[in-house]
Amino acid sequence: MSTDGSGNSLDGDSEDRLRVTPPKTWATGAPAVVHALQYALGRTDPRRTALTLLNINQADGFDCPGCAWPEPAPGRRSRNEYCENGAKHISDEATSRRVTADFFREHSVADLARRSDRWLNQQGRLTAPMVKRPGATHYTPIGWDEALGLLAAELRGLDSPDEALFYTSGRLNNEAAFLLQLFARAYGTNNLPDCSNLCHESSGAALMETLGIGKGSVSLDDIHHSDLVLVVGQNPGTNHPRMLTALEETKRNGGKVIAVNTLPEAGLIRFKHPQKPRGVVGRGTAIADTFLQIRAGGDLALFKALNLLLIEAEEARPGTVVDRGFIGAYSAGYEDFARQARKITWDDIHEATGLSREQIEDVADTVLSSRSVIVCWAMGLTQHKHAVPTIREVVNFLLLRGNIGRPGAGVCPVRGHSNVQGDRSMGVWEKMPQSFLDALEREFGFTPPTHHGLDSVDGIRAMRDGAAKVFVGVAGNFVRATPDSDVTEAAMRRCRMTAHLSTTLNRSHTVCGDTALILPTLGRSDRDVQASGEQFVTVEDSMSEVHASRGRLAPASAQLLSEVAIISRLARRTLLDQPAIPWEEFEADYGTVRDRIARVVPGFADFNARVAAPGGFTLPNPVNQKIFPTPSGKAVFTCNDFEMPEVPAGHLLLQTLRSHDQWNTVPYAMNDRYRGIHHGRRVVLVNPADLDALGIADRSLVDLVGVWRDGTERRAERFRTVAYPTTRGSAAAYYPETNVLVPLDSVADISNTPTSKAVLIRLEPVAEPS
Ligand SMILES: Nc1nc2c(c(=O)[nH]1)N[C@H]1C(S)=C(S)[C@@H](COP(=O)(O)OP(=O)(O)OC[C@H]3O[C@@H](n4cnc5c(=O)[nH]c(N)nc54)[C@H](O)[C@@H]3O)O[C@H]1N2
Ligand SMILES: Nc1nc2c(c(=O)[nH]1)N[C@H]1C(S)=C(S)[C@@H](COP(=O)(O)OP(=O)(O)OC[C@H]3O[C@@H](n4cnc5c(=O)[nH]c(N)nc54)[C@H](O)[C@@H]3O)O[C@H]1N2
Ligand SMILES: [Mo]
Repeated sequence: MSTDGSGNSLDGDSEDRLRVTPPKTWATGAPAVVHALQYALGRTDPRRTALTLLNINQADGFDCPGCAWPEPAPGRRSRNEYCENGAKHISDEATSRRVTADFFREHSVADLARRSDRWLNQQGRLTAPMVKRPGATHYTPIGWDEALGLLAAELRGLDSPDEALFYTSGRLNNEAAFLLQLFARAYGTNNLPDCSNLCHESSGAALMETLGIGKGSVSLDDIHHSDLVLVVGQNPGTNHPRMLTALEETKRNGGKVIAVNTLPEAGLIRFKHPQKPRGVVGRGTAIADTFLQIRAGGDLALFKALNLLLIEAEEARPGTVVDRGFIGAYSAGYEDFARQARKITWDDIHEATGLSREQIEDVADTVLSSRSVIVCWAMGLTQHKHAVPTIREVVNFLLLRGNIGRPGAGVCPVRGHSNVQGDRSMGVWEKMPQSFLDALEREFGFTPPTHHGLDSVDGIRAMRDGAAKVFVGVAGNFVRATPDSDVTEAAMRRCRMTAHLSTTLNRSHTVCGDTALILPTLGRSDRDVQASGEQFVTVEDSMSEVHASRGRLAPASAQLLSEVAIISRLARRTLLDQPAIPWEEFEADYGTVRDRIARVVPGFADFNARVAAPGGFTLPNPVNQKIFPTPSGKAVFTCNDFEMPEVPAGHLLLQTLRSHDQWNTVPYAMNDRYRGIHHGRRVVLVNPADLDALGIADRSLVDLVGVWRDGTERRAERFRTVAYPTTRGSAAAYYPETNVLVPLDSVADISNTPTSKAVLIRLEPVAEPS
């Protein structure tokens, strides 16, 4: 049995001041701007606030380190091209608060480990490299040379390079990501776990198999001009607010939007544009024409049902529904798929989705009257056991009517971190294809290892079992992002060395190997000057647009190094027998890194010249020329067996999700405004009828007890129930507090992504404090 180790005890975060108001029915608008400015001004002074906010997402400014939603073309950008959450996010980086050596003298590692995620983050920017030596209770200052020397010595001393793990989060820019994977492979391992493993890996796996490329195929323009956009398992009002601007345009152009979600999320209902007069004073735009409130994990059945209806409509009116021309010329597997599609029963569909046949037939009718269809999705699809088959079924749905590779149509996995897609393009993946490894070999003259590396879940298992001994985290917060918190923390503590390149303090710094290093780095908004002058970095957004990002702010401390510099210096100290890679040149001039990227990574030819254009360039997506780089050269229809989560009586299926006031593992405040939750995060949202059936009152104190097939139980203590209009049987609570409940072995088939949206729990009442 386990509990959430994040403490929450010393700083008042656990105080039960919870207030609940009815969920909101619209998102953004004027209050969002007020909230953003309040937060920004609380973190830094007005001048720095203005400098920061005016440079976000401008062609000559820096990329918002928030989400990966693309910006409109430079001429069409708003002067304020950011959202409330991006603004909060960037103010967090631009904060005037500093974590100094004195701070670490005052707070032992044990003390820090008792603090909440929010408190740790609020201490401000890290300013100097720190070390926790074996047996020590505190971090103490260390010089860069000694710090990187210690890490290099540890890496050189391992029996095998595969005993090291190099984790990254999608915060990392392209140049640093390319150098990180180059370093890891030249050192001898493909152990490059990343946050994608926890995020859109299921999308990548499904799209790679069916379309031959693991990325989305649509542009902003496609969204604007689509007849129908389905938004499935995604909460754009909170997590991709600028997407609402795009959906508003879809609506204004006469397109329709259908939302499929377990929760009636505010942003899906109505949107008020914060930067347009009609958004500030008007009623805003209704977003979803139809809202399907589906059971958790029911989307595979929903798309199978839609596909069945389309096939039946084709039989009734041959030649009018299914795009025979497209299917014949560009796809394989249609006959098998169509045969299997008929096997599902409406009883099963109803059981899995909770939706009526009429509701689904209505959607099918809308699909039939739409010439172009896009499906957007995020974690509500990817973090389920059957996530990959679900997304493959989405592809079947689009292929059926030729909705791939033409304007206004296609697949749109909406990425999370601002450069998570770019990191993959750069080779941060534990199983890059041989063609990429060959290109590295040609360019740098060493032979990269060919056996696959460890992903995030397998990396934890390796540390737990003593097979991995050095953990290097480049951005991110590994112990809070990953499942089974207690298992993961124990695994990290077994390491000989843990090292983190970070901008701000987080819990991963408090879960130390024998030796632990904090290596503080420049953020996206900081000015980056190297030997050859001022540098910029590049990123790739969710729609494959690559552009420059130039920091403008004075760095938080003179001691900060850029990620490129830290990785280059570490590589020089580690790879003593490989002098051929010019790490010093890379550090001095990032343009020389881009020259190498241009020769190694497909689509990046002439990188330096093309990225100099305002707004950058778009990577080619062969799918849009109806070229499918699968083994058969065709888009592939797949047969996906019906599957749904099993929930025994007395249990609920818990999804772990984001509040409006957090960025992944970092809560900024204790509120979730759109859902009406204020001053508290330890809440579990449950359908009132489920509460009744369980005999548990609204606002009761309960433990969430995770139940796993091997009989083990996991416990997250002291949550308040909140009666909420979620689908029956599906509860919701915030991550990362609930990660303790997600068993390490509970992963999606094929992608190995933790099933963060499907955790079997029961509620155990706890005596109220008297
Ligand atoms: N402000 C802010 N922005 C962010 C982030 C952040 O933390 N804060 N994180 C970034 C990252 S890394 C990512 S990956 C994205 C995440 O973006 P989202 O995927 O939108 O994030 P989640 O909060 O996990 O929300 C999942 C959504 O899926 C729904 N859902 C859950 N289960 C199911 C299901 O079985 N079926 C259906 N149809 N729906 C379901 C939930 O109700 C919820 O609306 O956001 C990015 N942007
Ligand atoms: N239960 C549950 N677990 C989940 C999810 C879920 O929905 N439910 N979602 C998963 C998803 S989609 C994702 S993407 C992961 C997120 O996992 P991560 O990406 O690992 O987590 P973040 O919270 O985004 O990382 C925040 C930290 O990044 C560091 N940082 C910020 N900016 C920079 C920078 O510019 N450079 C460097 N070097 N460091 C920086 C800061 O120190 C900060 O503390 O979590 C996953 N975990
Ligand atoms: Mo993510």
